[in-house]
Amino acid sequence: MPDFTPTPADKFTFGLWTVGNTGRDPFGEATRPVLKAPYLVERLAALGAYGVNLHDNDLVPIDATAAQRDALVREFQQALSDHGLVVPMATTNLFSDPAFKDGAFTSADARVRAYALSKTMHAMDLGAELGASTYVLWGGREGTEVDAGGKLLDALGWFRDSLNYLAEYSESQGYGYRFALEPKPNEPRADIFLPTVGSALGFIATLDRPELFGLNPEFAHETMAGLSFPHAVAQAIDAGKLFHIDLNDQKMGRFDQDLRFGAENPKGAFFLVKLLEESGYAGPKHFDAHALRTEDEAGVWAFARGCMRTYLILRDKVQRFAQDAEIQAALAAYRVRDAELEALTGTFTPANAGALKAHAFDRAALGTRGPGLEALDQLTMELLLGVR
Ligand code: XLS
Ligand code: MG
Ligand code: MG
Repeated sequence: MPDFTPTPADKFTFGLWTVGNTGRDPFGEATRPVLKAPYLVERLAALGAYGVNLHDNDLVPIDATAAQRDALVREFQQALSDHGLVVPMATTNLFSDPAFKDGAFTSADARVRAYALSKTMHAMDLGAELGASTYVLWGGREGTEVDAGGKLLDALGWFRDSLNYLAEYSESQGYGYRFALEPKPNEPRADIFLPTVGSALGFIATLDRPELFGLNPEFAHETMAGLSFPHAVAQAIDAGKLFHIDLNDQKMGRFDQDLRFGAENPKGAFFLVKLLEESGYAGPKHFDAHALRTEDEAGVWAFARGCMRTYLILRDKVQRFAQDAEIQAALAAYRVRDAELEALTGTFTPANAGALKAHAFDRAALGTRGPGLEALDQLTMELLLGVR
C-alpha cells in the first residue's frame, strides 16, 4: 500500500494566500493569526510541496517603501533557498485596494486603468526576481453590479489593450512569461468579465500575441458557473492552453468556498486527475484553497496535507483504472470501431463523401444498442470506494 506522501517531484504548490488565509469572511473577522511568508515556506517544504505562488501584496504590503520591499524579498528568497522551494507563478492583487472597486484594467476611470498597469508591471518585476515563469491574471474586480455605466464593449477593449501592453512589457524585459487568464463567473463582482474557460479561450484569440496567453482554470470557479471542471480543462488542453491550474473544491450554487481538493466532489476530482495525468500536463498542481474558518493552525496543515494526499490517492486510482481488465474491456466495448467507415470519414475526398452518402446505415440497430455506461460507471464507483 503506497503511503501517499508527496515529494517535490509531484509538483504541488500553494499560494502564500492559501495557507496564509486567516479565515476572515464578509461576515466575520479573522479566526487565525497572520503567518509570515518564510514560516509558510518552511512548513510547506516539510510537507513535501514543490513551490509557493504569490500576489505582490502577499509578500510586500501595498504601501511598503523600496527598502522594506527589498528586505522582505531577501528574507523570502533566503527561506526559499534554505528549504528548496521554487516560485513558479506570480500574480497581482488588483482587487483588495479600494482604488480597484470598479475594476482595474476595465475601470471606467483612465487613471485606475493606468495604475493597474503600473502595479502589474512592478509585480511582474517581483515575480521575475523570484524566478516565476507563469503570470496569472485573475480579474477579480473586472466586472459590474449594474450595467448603467454602459461600458460592456469598452471594458473588453480596455482589457485587451492592457493584456497586449503587459505582453510587450514582458518581452521587452526578457521575462518570457506565459500569461494564464483565470476565469470566474462572479464574486466579488456580480458579473465578472470573461466568466468561463470558454470565454477566456475566445478572448485570447483576439490578442496581439495569443501564443503568450493561456488559461489558469479553477475547480471552484467553473463549478460556481454550474459547469463541469473536467470538461472545461479538456477544452483548455485541446487548445494547447492549459498553462496552470487551480485545484480546490466547491458546492455548486454557493458562495466561493475554496474547499480542500476533493472534499466535496471526489468523483469529479478523479476524472480531473485522470485528465491531467493522461494528457501529459507537466505544470504545477496549485492548490488555491484554504482551511475552513473553523480551524486553527493545525487545521491549516491538515488541510494542506489533505489536498496533496487526495491528489496522490486519486492518481493511484487512475493507474488502477488503467490496469483493471474488466473496466478496460467495458471501455473497449463502449468505443465501437468500424474500419470501413473510419476510412471513409477520416479524410474528405469526393469519393469518400460519395461512398458515405451511399452507405446504408442500420439506424434501428444504432439506436437500440446499449453502450454499457451504467455498468462502467458502477465499476468506476467501486474502484473509487475502495472495493476493487
Ligand atoms: C479567487 C481566485 C484568486 C486567484 C489569484 O477566487 O481564485 O485566488 O487564483 O488571484
Ligand atoms: Mg478562487
Ligand atoms: Mg484561483
